[in-house]
Amino acid sequence: TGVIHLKKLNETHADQEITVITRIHNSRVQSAKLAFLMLRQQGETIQAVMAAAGDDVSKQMIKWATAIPVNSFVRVTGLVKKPDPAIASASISNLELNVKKIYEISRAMEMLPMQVKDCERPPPESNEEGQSDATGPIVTLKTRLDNRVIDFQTDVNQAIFTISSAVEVLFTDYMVKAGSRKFNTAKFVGAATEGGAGVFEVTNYFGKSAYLAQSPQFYKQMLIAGDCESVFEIGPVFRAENSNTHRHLTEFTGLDFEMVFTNHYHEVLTFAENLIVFIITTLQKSYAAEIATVQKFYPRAGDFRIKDNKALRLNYADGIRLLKEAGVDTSEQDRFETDLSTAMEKQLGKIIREKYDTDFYVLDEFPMAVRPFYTKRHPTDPNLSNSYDFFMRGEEIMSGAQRINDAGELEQSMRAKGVDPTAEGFQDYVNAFRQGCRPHAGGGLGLNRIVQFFLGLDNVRQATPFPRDPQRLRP
Ligand code: ATP
Ligand code: AMO
Repeated sequence: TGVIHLKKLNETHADQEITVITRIHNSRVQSAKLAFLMLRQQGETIQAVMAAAGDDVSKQMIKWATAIPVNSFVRVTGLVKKPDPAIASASISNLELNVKKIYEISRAMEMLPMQVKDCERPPPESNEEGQSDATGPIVTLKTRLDNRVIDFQTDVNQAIFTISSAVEVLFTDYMVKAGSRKFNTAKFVGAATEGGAGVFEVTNYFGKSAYLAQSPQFYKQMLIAGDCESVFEIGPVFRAENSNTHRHLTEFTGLDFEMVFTNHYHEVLTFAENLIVFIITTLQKSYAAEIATVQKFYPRAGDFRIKDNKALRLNYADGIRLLKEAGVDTSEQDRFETDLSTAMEKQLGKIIREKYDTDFYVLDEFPMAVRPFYTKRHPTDPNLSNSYDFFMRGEEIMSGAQRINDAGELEQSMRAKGVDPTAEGFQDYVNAFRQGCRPHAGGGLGLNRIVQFFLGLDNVRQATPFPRDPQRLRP
């Protein structure tokens, strides 16, 4: 009777004696002689039946076992049975466990701040505490995040983070197969890479000030200048943006890549398209069970549409035109100085889904005015740049561009954006381009957003194990 994982249990175990180590999800006393325990392991559940009939189980044992607090860990040995269909259904392909022995391994508190079962439905839209209905308390996202260790135990959260892990692994696989190398670059840095206001300062760096990296942007490019040719990184990204939205965090996981190209930055754009298509289609193929589990709460999880398994490629100007045709006021954007607002992005996502039947698309050739200083200008239209954003369901998941690879041109671009290239912290970056650097391009994806928008989750925090935002530093 070896210990078996609930996720591995199947019909071939019928009539065998097995042992499982699980939590008690709930227990129900039918009579002094009969009780049912729902056992749970990593989101999987099975019903355990305790019947005081033979020699194994006594009435005292039933009394004792059903008094064990919910969520406690138990070690249970029993006989796997196909149950009488008249009895309550268990979730593992109609198997149940006839208990012979049960030991308590680790006891849960009697009064937990919330129960896992209370998190087995989507959080309400409002953050108003204390609501309930016939099914029980309605637990807000805030309370769930405050008690994340309990919240994590639901099958939906187990599935979300299986998928999140898979995205990192698939990204890594694809990059390595393409001959790229993985790096971990410094997170204590001397300068803001993506704009001054959004950077966290570390004031006690041995008598100096340092910053938390806003992206590995400079290092990706310096490695290219160091003949690395293709690099990638998966690491933390810090943004001091006081953005309290459904998709902004102050710390998120960046999937960054950078590579040289031979003729045109569209080689890298195509690479990024293929990379993301690979991730999405592999998730749809190999993680269908997890997607179906998430779909119980978030109906859109299973309907991510990727037409012909490729990205729809449009220019930024096409996006503006589509919005205009739909009657959206784009007068601010028409001067090519203001980016699309979140609302416009979402609306464009709707238009594109209706018109082109896809949830995955790219906008290329963004206005130079809305892109960071390291972005390469368009060769013929000075208002534009060789840069692109990727969208899933109308929300940005990736930004990227061809980069300036000439020190003089970079200094000029920095000055034009109000950045002093001679400031400490920028010098090493600019100097990297003084000894020659091949033309290159890259991009940065937000892991949390990919998971959020692929699965159609309402909030990026649901795709983040321990989210950080302007209001939240715990748990
Ligand atoms: P990036 O990754 O380039 O920063 P992003 O998706 O994080 O992109 P921003 O570039 O910061 O978003 O902004 C994109 C859009 O999101 C902007 O048009 C901006 O209006 C909107 N946005 C940013 N912060 C907020 C906020 N706090 N509330 C509402 N909308 C916001
Ligand atoms: P950008 O600033 O657009 O680009 O960031 C890249 C991607 O990171 C995600 N993201 C966020 N996710 C959660 N919370 C946030 N506050 C947040 N901000 C951004 C988004 C976004 O597309 N250096 C460039 C990338 C490059 O050009 O290579 C950069 O950082 O998914």
